[in-house]
Amino acid sequence: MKDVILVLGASGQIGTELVLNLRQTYGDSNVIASDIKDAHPDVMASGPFESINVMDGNRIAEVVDKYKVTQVYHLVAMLSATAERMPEKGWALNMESLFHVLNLAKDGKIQKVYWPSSIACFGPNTPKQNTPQHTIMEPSTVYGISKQAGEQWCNYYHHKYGVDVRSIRYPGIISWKSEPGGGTTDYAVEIYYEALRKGEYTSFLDKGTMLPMMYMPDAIRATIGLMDAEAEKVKVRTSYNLAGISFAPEHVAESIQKFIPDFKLDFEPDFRQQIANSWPQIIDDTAARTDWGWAHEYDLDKMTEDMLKNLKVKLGL
Ligand code: AKB
Repeated sequence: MKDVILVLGASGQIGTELVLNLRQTYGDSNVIASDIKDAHPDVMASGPFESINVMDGNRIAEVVDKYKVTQVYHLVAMLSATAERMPEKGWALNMESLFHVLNLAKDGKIQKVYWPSSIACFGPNTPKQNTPQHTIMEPSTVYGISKQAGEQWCNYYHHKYGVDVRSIRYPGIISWKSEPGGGTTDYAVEIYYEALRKGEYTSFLDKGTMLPMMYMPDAIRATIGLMDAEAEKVKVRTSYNLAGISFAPEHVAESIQKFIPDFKLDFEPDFRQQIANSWPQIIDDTAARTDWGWAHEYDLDKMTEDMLKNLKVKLGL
């Protein structure tokens, strides 16, 4: 059967690049982008786009039926910082939309589901160094609670109904093409924009706040790599730990200074500091590496060089 892919959340940070990447492999017309708002011009111009509010399960089903969709990448979520401001809305969006997609798979309307979890599924009692795949979780944010619950539902639907659902616990994702929104790790993107625009940045996370991070090309390769893996290799059906690089704001500043020597970094921590303090610092992703061959490519300096090069062009500098 031909693969037809629906990406929910195609206007978001990951969705934008995932759609463009999937279209190269599966063909433009076989990857349907969707979101509640229009996507990046490159996404809108290169293939089909459908307006979908993921809270409306019937609308998702209608689009699945219209294009004979076989796989859904469900990327819509309210991230950690925003969900702390709107806990009930965050919970409803993150959970109800997941059920819509899992139920389509349970009813045999689609064959494969991708749903992202996050390092936010861990909490203050989780070991912070080399955080194991299986460990204490106890998340302390609404976003984290929704990710942990979502992981358990994915696992349940897999074992109970045979749903082929796959998931990764994303670290903070850094990218230049599309910006993140509402996350605790967003500083690691903003810092590059401000380095080029103003030569300085004030970080909302404090010095020494080490968090797991990853450059977008690695995140996209991991996502598609997991979805392309043979089903029997995908042994974890909650969500896979995934590691790239771990750094604190001052480490990014040092890396930027290799290219912009006068760059200055200040710190003004806000409510997001508490969220960051509850998350791991370095993730152990042995299971992903062993089960389906994951390996990251970008270190901090390689990422910085690529970010600055692409952002300069994007910002017309
Ligand atoms: C956030 O900061 O909320 C996200 C995440 C780590 O899932 N980037």
